[in-house]
Amino acid sequence: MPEPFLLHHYAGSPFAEKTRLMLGHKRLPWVSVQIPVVMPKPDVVALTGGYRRTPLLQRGADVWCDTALIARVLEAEQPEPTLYPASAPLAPLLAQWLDGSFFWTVIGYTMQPAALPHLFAGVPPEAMKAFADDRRPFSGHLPVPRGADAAVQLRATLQALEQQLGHGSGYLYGDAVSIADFSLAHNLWFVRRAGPLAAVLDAYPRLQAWYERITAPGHGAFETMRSEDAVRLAAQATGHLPCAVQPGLGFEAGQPVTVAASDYGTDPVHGTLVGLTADEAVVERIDARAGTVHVHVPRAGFKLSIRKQETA
Ligand SMILES: N[C@@H](CCC(=O)N[C@@H](CS)C(=O)NCC(=O)O)C(=O)O
Repeated sequence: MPEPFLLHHYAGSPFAEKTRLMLGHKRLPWVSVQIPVVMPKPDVVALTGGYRRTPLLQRGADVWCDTALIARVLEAEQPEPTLYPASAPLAPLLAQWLDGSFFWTVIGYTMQPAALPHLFAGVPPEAMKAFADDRRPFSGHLPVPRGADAAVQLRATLQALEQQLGHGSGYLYGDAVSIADFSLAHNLWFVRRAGPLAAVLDAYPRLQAWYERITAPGHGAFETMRSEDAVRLAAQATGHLPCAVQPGLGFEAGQPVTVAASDYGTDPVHGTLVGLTADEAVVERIDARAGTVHVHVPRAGFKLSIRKQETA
């Protein structure tokens, strides 16, 4: 039996909720590692070398960034029930849109004064300020719709999804669950936490019934671990998942590279290229605490570049 995956996350993160639901759907046991909501995140950065977005998946000294890639890793570990039914080839593309453009509409809609006491229940004012200060350089440059723009754009998408559910037998692509369902679920999960603003969902009964269905399996069985212990686990690992740089993709094994998300939270990860396919890049880096770590990022939405070596 392979070791269970470690999920580095915090309770209020929508993308962590997407992953928790996928783990529950696939009935994979997992280990919950709580990480901070804002920087500094020394244990996260020890593992990734810079990437600080939430969540991360870890097994030994392999670390996966971004839920689009994490979903593929969970699928490889436990193929049934699949997240990628052959009948829904466009599901990953819809998922990408729901995780990107739609997510930011949801953020624009929910981050309003009426919702904040609900989204941040029990959070003291100084922590609220720290959150705002942290997220400004992280994602403040994104064109997030606000106020009436956000509300009208949110409703237009909810209406289209409501109609889509009227054509199938329960899920976005008919009777088979797909990755698109999970990319929608975490967005609605966040809207549902927005106090009075959650009432926007009342007009969409099929979506509400769908939400109950997709979240019914819950998060599955998990244990907990402290993040410093997860770093120690990486340092003690004796190897990595095999990987290789496929030819014809513009890079060679052993090149010094930098990878970074291209949209927001673009903190770079420097290291040596050890794996590359059309779907993922794997960068090897040596960390004083975590040892030799393989950081996996998806190709979509990430920039991979050769790092110029400094000359003496
Ligand atoms: N495309 C990324 C998006 C991840 C993301 O934006 N996560 C948010 C939390 S839901 C985040 O990183 N916020 C800042 C932080 O946690 O430091 C994914 O699918 O994992």
